Amino acid sequence: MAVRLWLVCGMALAGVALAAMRYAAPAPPPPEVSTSLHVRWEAPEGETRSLSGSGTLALVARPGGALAVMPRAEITGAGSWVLDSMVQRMEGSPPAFSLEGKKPGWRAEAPAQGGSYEVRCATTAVFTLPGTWARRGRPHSVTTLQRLFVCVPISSRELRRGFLRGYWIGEYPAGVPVPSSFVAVPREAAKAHVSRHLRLGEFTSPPSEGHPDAWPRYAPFHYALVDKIEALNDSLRRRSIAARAVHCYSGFRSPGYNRSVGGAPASQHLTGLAMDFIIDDDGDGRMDELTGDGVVNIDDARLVGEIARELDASGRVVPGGIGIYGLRDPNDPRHPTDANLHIDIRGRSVRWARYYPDRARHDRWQDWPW
Ligand SMILES: [Ca+2]
Ligand SMILES: [Ca+2]
Repeated sequence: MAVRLWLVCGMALAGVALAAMRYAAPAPPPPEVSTSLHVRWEAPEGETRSLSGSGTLALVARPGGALAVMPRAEITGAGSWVLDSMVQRMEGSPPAFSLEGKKPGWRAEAPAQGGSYEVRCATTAVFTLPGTWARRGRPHSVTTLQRLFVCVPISSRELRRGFLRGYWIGEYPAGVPVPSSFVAVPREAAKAHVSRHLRLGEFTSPPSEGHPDAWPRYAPFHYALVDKIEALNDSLRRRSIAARAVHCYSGFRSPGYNRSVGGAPASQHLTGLAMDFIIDDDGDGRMDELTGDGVVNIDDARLVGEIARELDASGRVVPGGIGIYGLRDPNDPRHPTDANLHIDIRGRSVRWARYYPDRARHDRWQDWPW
């Protein structure tokens, strides 16, 4: 009897010790949760658009237009952890712009008032470890946050003596139409994706001379230009050019900034219809060598310009200007020449090629055969 009692006590102690050991054993690495948002909304022209991504996203919506947000969460590297529950919360800013949770996503109307509104989506996933009761008692939670900026265009009727909500746009020269609306771009929304490759900040103007670098910036915004640049990206990928994406460096130019960089007085950049870009996969800030001759010059821009021409002719995008530029850079003997491009959506096809023998002298250029 005593032996049996000792045996039971021993087994119980061993069980407790084993459980304690397992409890004390280091937990496996925590699971990872990656979230993404899928957004569908009514754009200013009335068309329905959609965008997906795992980073910060931005969209330009018609005032009062329908908006649907579908957060998604993917569990990677969970190991032996088991998903117990998942909670997704959406919060709008200002609070008046809150999204109602309705399966399979959140639906709302974009605010009627022009401005930029931030929506935060927090996803919390709670995991447990199967096994002992002790393990089950130590859940592990992972919260990820994703941001969405809903931009409702602001009517240019709010422009007062060149200022829009305190931000200096400048006076439009005679004969240049003032854009009908502007989009507010807060600093934290500048890097938000508006499409697969493009970020909202790429469409803003640098500050004019004599005016502070204030945020939010305000810029006209056209999805037709976004679509054209994305279509050009697709065309480049389909061709033998090994380019990941075009690198945009000059979109909207405020009248003041356009003057300071010597832009054409009636430039398409003033109305936000144009974009200057290079192909820069190696990230050195200069046009890449694309033609295989080892030299970066106007011929590399011409190669991309030809693809843009074919795209215009296809009827899939709004046609416009295609400009190719060759630049000689006297300051850098390692890169004696350089190149860049311009595209716009003015509605009719026009093209030009210019060569600048001296980069510093924008008034000295010559037409180039194209
Ligand atoms: Ca480069
Ligand atoms: Ca070349």
